[in-house]
Amino acid sequence: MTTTSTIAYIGLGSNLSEPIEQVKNAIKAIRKITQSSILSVSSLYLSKPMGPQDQDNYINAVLSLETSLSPIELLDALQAIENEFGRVRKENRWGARILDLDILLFGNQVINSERLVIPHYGMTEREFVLIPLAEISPLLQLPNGQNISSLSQNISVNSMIKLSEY
Ligand code: ROI
Repeated sequence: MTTTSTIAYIGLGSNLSEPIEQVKNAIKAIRKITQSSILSVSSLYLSKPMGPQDQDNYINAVLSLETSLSPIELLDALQAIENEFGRVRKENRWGARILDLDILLFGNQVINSERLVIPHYGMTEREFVLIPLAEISPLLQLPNGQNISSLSQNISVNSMIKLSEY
């Protein structure tokens, strides 16, 4: 039997109900995802909300995961964790959230389906994605060849505070 494994990058975000604990517990839950193992976890960062400002600051982090799941199977596993943590999917799109788990990259795959858009849209402009990605994987490239380090150096960082090595 051959199993091909892929390295996926996952973004984590929370700004409700003790967000540091939410993110740490989410990492524990991700460790239990079948056919997958975490390779590295970034520091936790405090960031100002992108979008409406009348919400609390976020805790953000990213991690890399080696997995033999398909992208949709990984999405199902992550959404099950979001639901377990009390995420209400109807929450307004740009509003506060208990836990957000996004597949940022899945190997070099480009996916545009109803449920999944990979690379995650907007990731190249989001400091709370690029800075932690560059921390754990400075040589990482997007499927189109763009370099994470140069993207992260070129954005204007206005709100990120590194809290702790995980
Ligand atoms: N802003 C920050 N700083 N971090 C997030 O994870 C985040 N997630 C979101 C929106 C509402 C766009 N803003 C965010 O979904």
